[in-house]
Amino acid sequence: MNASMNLSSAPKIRNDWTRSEIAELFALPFSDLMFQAQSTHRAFFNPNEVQVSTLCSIKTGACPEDCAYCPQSARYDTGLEREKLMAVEKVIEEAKAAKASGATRFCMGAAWRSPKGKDMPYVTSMVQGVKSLGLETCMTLGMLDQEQAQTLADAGLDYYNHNLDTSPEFYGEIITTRTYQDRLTTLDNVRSAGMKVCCGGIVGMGEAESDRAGLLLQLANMSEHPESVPINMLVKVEGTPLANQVDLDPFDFIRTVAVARILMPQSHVRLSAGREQMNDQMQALAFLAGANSIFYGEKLLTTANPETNKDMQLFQRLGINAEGYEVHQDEAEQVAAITTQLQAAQMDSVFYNAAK
Ligand code: SAM
Ligand code: DTB
Ligand code: SF4
Repeated sequence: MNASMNLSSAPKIRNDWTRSEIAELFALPFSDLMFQAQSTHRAFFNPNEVQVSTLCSIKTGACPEDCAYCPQSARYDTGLEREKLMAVEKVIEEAKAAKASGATRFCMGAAWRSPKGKDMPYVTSMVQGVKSLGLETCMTLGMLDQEQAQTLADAGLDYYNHNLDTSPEFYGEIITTRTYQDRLTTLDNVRSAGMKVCCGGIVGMGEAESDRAGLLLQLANMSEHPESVPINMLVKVEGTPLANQVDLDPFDFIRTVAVARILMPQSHVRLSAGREQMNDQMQALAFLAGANSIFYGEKLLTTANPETNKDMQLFQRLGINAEGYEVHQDEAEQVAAITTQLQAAQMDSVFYNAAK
């Protein structure tokens, strides 16, 4: 929170949302929903700041789970090469590079059902090493029991990401190898170990609007809202069961972000996977709907994310600053120069196309 928030009109933090209240929000005319989301956003956050996290896949591919969206499941032939757990030093090198490029949080993901005992010393060393660089740390390693959660918390892990992915009703269409309750139990273990929770889902998997509402109902009625709520747009990967899923109407994606913002006013809502497939205008609408966090860096875990130059340019064009990151004068000048060059190139191509 900061000077620009307005506490006198701040909405209450609630954990007793009803299905029909959420359905009513989804049914609002787009402009009315955006106005409410933006008003809520401004009561708690500086609307011109976006938190920046960088992802690193510390263990890629060959996952035993069957999540229908996931390129890393061993059950689907997606052409992905499996990799062993990365060396701790290599992870720390990547974290240094992420910090240098402006990220304030480093998120380490592993394609595991859950971590094995032999993995824990490595992942705890990663947490300690990354934290010592002055970065916030986040991990997503699959299911955790209480002891594993406590070990990670004791190592200094700030956030644990574990998504509910969709509504309890639609969940069985997407994953059969772990239950919704398994996910809730991991989230409880993370919370009781004292870590911050990063929990959200994926849209565009063929779910109904009531399923997007059902996911948000679960998140918003947790006894404490997740501090971070990633809203992923399905990245359709060849070889997965969802490769040919029809596109979600972009406005329905924006509506989901806006309703998440209204239900969980103090959480960072992350415009997560799928930005590479979105144009600048759609991303700007997502920020206007209350998204205030992104993954930054040219790769998510295994799929593409926008180039960092392109993101810097977008931030510059929208007047957005990276939360908690001070841009030095020479860097600001560099960004401005890149922006001018890219804009000139775009104008050239507009004129070229118009002249053809
Ligand atoms: N294996 C761990 C687990 O699932 O708990 C952690 C890594 S997993 C890749 C983290 C999250 O990435 C998933 O819960 C899902 O929400 C998201 N994800 C995976 N593949 C995706 C895709 N193709 N499109 C959008 N989001 C995706
Ligand atoms: C989350 O909600 N999205 C991130 C992160 N948490 C780990 C992962 C997105 C993965 C997209 C597909 C891929 O790159 O493999
Ligand atoms: Fe495995 Fe996680 Fe992918 Fe599911 S989402 S297949 S658990 S890596």
